[in-house]
Amino acid sequence: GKEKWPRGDESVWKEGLRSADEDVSSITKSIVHHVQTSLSRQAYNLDDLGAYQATALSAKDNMLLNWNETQLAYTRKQPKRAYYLCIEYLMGRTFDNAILNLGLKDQYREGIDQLGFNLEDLIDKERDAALGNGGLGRLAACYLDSSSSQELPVWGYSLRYKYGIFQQLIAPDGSQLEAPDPWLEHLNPFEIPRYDVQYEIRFYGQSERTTKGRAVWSGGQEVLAVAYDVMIPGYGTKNTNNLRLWESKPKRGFDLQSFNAGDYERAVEASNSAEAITSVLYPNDNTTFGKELRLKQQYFWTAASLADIIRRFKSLDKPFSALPDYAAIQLNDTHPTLAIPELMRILVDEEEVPWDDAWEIVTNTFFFTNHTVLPEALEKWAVPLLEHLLPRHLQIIYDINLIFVQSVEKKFPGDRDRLARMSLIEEGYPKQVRMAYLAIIGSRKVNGVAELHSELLRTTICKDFVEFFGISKFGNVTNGVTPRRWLDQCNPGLSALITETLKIPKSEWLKDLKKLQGLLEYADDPKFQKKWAVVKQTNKERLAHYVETTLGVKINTKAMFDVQVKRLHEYKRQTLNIFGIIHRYFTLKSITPEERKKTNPRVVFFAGKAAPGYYIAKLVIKLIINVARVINADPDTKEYLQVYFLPDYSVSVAELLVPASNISQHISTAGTEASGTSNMKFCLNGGLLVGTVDGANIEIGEEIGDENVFFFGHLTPAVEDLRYQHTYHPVPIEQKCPALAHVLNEISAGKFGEGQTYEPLLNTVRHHDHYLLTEDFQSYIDALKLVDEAYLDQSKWLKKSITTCAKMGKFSSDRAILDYAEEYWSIEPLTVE
Ligand code: GPW
Repeated sequence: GKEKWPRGDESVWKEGLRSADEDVSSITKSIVHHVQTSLSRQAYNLDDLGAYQATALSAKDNMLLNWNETQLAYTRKQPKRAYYLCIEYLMGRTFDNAILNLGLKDQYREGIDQLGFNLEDLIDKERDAALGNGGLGRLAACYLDSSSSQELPVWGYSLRYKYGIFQQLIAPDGSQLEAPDPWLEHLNPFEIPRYDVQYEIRFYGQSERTTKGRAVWSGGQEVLAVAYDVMIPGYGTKNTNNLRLWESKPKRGFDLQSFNAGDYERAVEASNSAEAITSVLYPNDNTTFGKELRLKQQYFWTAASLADIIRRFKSLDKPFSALPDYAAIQLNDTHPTLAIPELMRILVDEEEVPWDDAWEIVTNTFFFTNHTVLPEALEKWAVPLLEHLLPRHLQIIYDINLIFVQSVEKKFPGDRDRLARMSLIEEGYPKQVRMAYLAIIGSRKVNGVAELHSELLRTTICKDFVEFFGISKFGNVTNGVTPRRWLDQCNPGLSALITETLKIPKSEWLKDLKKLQGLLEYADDPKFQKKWAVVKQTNKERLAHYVETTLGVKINTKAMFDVQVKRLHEYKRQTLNIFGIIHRYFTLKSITPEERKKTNPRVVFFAGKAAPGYYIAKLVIKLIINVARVINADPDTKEYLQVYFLPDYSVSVAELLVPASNISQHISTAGTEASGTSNMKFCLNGGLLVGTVDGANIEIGEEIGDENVFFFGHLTPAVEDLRYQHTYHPVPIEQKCPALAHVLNEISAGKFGEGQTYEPLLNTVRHHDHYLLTEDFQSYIDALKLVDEAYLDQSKWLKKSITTCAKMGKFSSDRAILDYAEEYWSIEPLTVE
């Protein structure tokens, strides 16, 4: 018969059940309890870090109760779920966001106050969880917040890197130095180890084909994947989804035989190599690296996640053909693409599903989002490496390819070029597997992350596949950002002003961001404009205070704040910005002190990390810092122009910068930035946008009106022609763009330190100029002139700022996640009671 649940006396269980701490006194009780027990400390020796940890543990308890309810509801109601596989999750801090989403921030503030601490100080004690490089990882974090807030059954899967993105230090000469980020060296209150959830993951070995397309894969090395869960609280709901992170562990500690024989090194070698898999996040953004350890990470993560998903599915006791009715698996960029051959392996080799049926299941379960068209970011793995590390998967990829190529041949008989173009295998030495193509043919649908980007996909990378599968397989979901973190949490002043003005509860507009439109009727109201300006000023002062304490400099907060913060990358063109600053500096120097007084003072902030191996990007940092040194010290100009590079950019630093900008710059060469998401954050906080006609900038312009955006530069269709001309009919830079030529020459001449240093960077512009600085420089300068003019009329400026914020509703990640849920995954909200 069936076992009785719960075991023992039900009333004893019921008595033990705990409910959430919602009033101040139960919150303080819980904090004190954690100080005493979890931390084993006392009131008289408690510092801010200890107080933070105890408080975070109490918040975690509250989240856990909701997490438990949510998972129970999923188990009972068996909804179709979506699984979001992303190799990066750039979560930032959790505590502040958690108490806001739980609706307990005021209670926590009061409780902490009663205990003699200050909430803001404790919030500042938390280290960022920086398991990501930039936009890709932060998007994943925003989507989890939205999936819980919109009550959608979504789980994230990723790796529990022991070291997150490196810490950036700047040497005295302006070089970037990298230090590890040992973020787990203190207690992490927000993770739950699940030692009972473990899977064995195989690498290397041999694969022997048997019958019916099956094979037996054996030998090699086996590594354990151990689950750690991170709770994702929804805003104003009990729904609390899960982010499951895998840690690698040796399967059998160490080799006791070698140990006893005195060979200690050999004994720990295997153990070290297993632990190495999840030791560190690769610090590359928008480029591939091609290293075996990275491929190991990708397989380890996808295999563990699939094992988990399949185990859960099997507990439902349904035939495998029903898998697509219970699970949608989202592949974020190509990093998890090995999930496709892995699911084929599980179905065909282990579950004995016939190949064609298995392929039908696979292609109805996976969905693929591409996040870039940059050729250097399109993953290809060498066949010999795959053969060595994952022999069975290579066989499966070859089998998939054979069948696919045959079907292309059938549809386009005799078109040999087409077959070569579309094959999963790129010929060459060595041969390589094109991961994007595998993701396309193995998925139900494919999408890009902004309208322009999705259109570029359809007409370039996916062109042949559109012709083969039909256009309806290729869609678009424009990215979004969570207004909880990127407005309510980072800009409490603006959030309060919006709530007071709209006269609806905060929870209403935060979950239906189009409601911001209600601000439009006040855009011209001088009283409202005044309040709006005060909020911005307060945020600028908060940022200035941070800069003062980190860099030891005083900042003129009356000046316009101009911000460009993102990864250092040639396509993002921080160079255009710094060259423009030098041009502005020369102009300021050339005019009289009286004329200078009429100019618009500006403080420019840069921040961002360069991949440790990206030489040109590191030179750009060095240039920015040395230009800043010269300009900031020049008595003629320092009142009118200041430049700062804030080291070690992070989510938490972004939360200070985003609310404080008057303008922000998103100035990639047209057609290179797939979407961008910080552009959305700045605009949502009333900062105006200076940008190229690229990525989501275009849709921001459509929403808020082009008259409220400072667009400049060539359009995407021109870019290819211009590059062609640069290659075959180059025109000297002096002729093409004298203003820029002058800037480069002055750098060479040593105006900003040893000119020789920058020569390799300057030459990328002088020769070939792949990112078209010489084509866009003049219109960039002109756009900034318009910015200056517009800023003179503060009332008009404030109207633009208010209008910008009011019309940003489309860019909530709630809209984006609901789009995925409805148009792609076919999942529905499930309210946890
Ligand atoms: F190359 N993005 C990123 F497509 O941050 F994988 N890292 C990456 O490695 C890649 C893309 C990848 C970014 C895009 O550059 C940005 O335009 C986009 O807004 C973001 O992904 C989220 O879609």
